Amino acid sequence: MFTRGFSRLVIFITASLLLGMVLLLEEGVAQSRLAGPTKQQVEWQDMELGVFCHFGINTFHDKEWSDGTLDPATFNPTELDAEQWVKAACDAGAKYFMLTAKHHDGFCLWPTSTTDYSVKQSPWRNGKGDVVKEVADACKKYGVKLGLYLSPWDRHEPCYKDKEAYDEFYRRQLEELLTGYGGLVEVWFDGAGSEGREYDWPGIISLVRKHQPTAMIFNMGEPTIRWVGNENGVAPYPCWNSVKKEDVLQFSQGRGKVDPEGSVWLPAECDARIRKNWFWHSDDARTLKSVDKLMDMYYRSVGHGCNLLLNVGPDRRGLFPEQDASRLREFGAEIARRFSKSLGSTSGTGDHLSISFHQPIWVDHAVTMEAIQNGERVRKYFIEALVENQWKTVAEGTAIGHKKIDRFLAVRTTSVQFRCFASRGEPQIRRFAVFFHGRPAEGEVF
Ligand code: FUL
Repeated sequence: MFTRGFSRLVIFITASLLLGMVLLLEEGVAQSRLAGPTKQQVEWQDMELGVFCHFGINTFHDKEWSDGTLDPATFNPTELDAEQWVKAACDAGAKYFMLTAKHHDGFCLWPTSTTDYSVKQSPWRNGKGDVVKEVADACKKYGVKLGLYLSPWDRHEPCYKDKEAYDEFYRRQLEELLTGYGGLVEVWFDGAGSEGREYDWPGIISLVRKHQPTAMIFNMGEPTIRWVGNENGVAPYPCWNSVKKEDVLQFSQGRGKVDPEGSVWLPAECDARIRKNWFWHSDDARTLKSVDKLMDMYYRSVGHGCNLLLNVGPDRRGLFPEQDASRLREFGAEIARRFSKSLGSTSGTGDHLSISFHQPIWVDHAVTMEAIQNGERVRKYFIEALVENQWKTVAEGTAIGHKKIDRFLAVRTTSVQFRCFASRGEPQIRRFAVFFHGRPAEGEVF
């Protein structure tokens, strides 16, 4: 009796202990599960490069910000050609095009029913034009995705002072844009001028989800992508994709903290200007960035696993200035020259990948990409090249994420290897490829 009772007790205690251990383990796994992207985030990160386009009433007054009092009659581009804009973006290799449908001045580039302060009141196309539509059509023609910027801060709209009334007004504007121009890849919510102002984010976000469920939401409300924190097209390194849940909204103030163990996947977009200003100005042509400068940005944004959104402002004719359009073409050609044809590439799972060559070859770049749909796993890695039978470390890093570009002094090698020294789970490398560029740009730093 005693023995049977005792053994039952032992079985009971052992079973309870085992169950407890399983539960604890499960909880631990859930708590420490790596964040991962949605399918749309993966697709958005794959685009890598976008062209931003600031155009509006400011263009006609050499202004960056105006206060909503400029006369709509002054908006009169003489040769507006949205296809020229989008074609130039394509030449740079950009996969998406972001237009300022409304900037802080409140002037709308589409014939909205919500206000008179729009293209409808302008002489352009006798008040019958729609810039957003022309851009949407051009994007369709060239296979580029469209994104729209709708400034929450509105310096023209009289009802802005009345929170409820403006919330309703803004939702109507947004709904026109979300329903009238086909699929959108991104909706840009700019925080400038809105410090201390609360908008109806639940209402705004539910409209986006209802009409454009696959669009990325930039930086406010319930963001799915974040601002990198500067307007120079530069991401810090490492620039992890994850953040803690409680930090998600900090990025709208440029104060966000990333955390590779955070539970929310929130990749960064680096916005930057091809000239000094966002809008076209009559006196800033000299500030057009060189290809070397743009390449440097590319290394520090796309090369750090982020998207680069490069702005070009159409001029008063409604065209990208020729120099800017050619600069985009040169930039695209340089990216292609450096990265379109690898000397060797591989992919795989595990701590070690290698590429070997029959003959010694020169190598000075490596591009490594993680299969991010399974999370950002690598924490520390080295790239080594076999030079005269000795392994030589040519690059090392922490984060990889969507993409890491490593450039290093050229080595002549017969084999290059990727070695992961620390990771969360098994590294899954979508691509490890090497290249030879051979000509360091002026001022280029490794
Ligand atoms: C800022 C704005 O104030 C600038 O005018 C520009 O639109 C830039 C992209 O975002 O917050």
